[in-house]
Amino acid sequence: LFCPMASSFPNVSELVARARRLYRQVFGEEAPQVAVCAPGRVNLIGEHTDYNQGFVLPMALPLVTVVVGSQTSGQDVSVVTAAEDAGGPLRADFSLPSDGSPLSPGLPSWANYVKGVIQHYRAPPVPGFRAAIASSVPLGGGLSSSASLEVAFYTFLQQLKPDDGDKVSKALACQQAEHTHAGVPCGIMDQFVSVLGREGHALLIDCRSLEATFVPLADPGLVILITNSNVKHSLTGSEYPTRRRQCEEAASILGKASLRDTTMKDLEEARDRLDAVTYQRARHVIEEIERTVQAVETLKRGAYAEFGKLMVESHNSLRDLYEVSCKELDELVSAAMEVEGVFGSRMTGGGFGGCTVTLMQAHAVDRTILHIKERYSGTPTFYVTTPSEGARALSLP
Ligand code: GAF
Repeated sequence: LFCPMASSFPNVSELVARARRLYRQVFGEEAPQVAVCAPGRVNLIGEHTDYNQGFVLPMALPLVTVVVGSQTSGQDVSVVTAAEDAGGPLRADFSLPSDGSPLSPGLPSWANYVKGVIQHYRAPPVPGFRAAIASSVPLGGGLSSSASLEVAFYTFLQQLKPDDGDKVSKALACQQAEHTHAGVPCGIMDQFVSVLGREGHALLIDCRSLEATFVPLADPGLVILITNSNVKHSLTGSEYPTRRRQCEEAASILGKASLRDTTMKDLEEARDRLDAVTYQRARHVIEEIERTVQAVETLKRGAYAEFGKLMVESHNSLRDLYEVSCKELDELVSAAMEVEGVFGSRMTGGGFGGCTVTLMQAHAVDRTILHIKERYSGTPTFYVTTPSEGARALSLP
């Protein structure tokens, strides 16, 4: 859909061209041998449920991270990133340990995603290489720029030295990289959808069995609008592990392995054994898992208004019970919901800033953008998106 009001973003071939230029400029050698890309994601519903072994419903975005590069003969790695958002280009050089000792995280911190992926790659040892990165996923914008970088690098390493090619294990290895090298105890959603995303489909992920069901989502009358609040509150880092701990505590008090195994009836019966905050957190998770299951069912029937209602309920629960929203995200959701033709809107991702996702009739998109711009106290960025393909190798010209 052509929408002059939304931001335009470079397509994959433009990003490959940018990365190739950067590669040549920095390494001054012949063209790179390999090119790959991996997408960012937006989550439609099922928030903060993945690390509770629940359901999530994300889709892969046309916003992607591209890596181009070549294997080298030694043990050295050099990576350069265009990183326009961060005043790039930025370069990192390090050596791969020859004695099998771990590749520890260090500085610059952005290179830890690369190091983490090397550390958890399933066909060690990894050869030395040179690579250049170009990305259209906004950094730190809640659209999984980090997962797309991890998955892109894993895909890059697969071209240099193939592993067994199991996609779920690939997502799990990239999640491990995030845990050990970025220090974020994230769930599996972001890496999973970046690996397994499919054009024209959302992905229902059962985060307990790690089974994925592809849910068709390619209605030309429908638009999925992402609005970046362009704020990032510093709470994100500390609050995410706290939420995860609170959920584990609730499950343990209830005598369950995870909140996935818990019903609202169990929770109500145990109410006097939980403090008020732990109760709220658990209630959000239990109800959000149920909402996600219902949302898939509404989507299959094309009942977008019902889907939209569940999105708003999800947002309100994240705001009031889970307390991971912020005034900017609340403003964006309220503004979107005032426009005729909008089915639903909610914050997406970890929270405390980042983006909202809004489902609407295609004809409402321009007036929705105008209305949000008018009502929002900050400066938003808009992306009109469609469900896109997961990570893949690209052919070079
Ligand atoms: C972040 C995490 F990385 C995901 O695993 C997920 O928990 C999400 O926050 C909240 O749903 O994106």
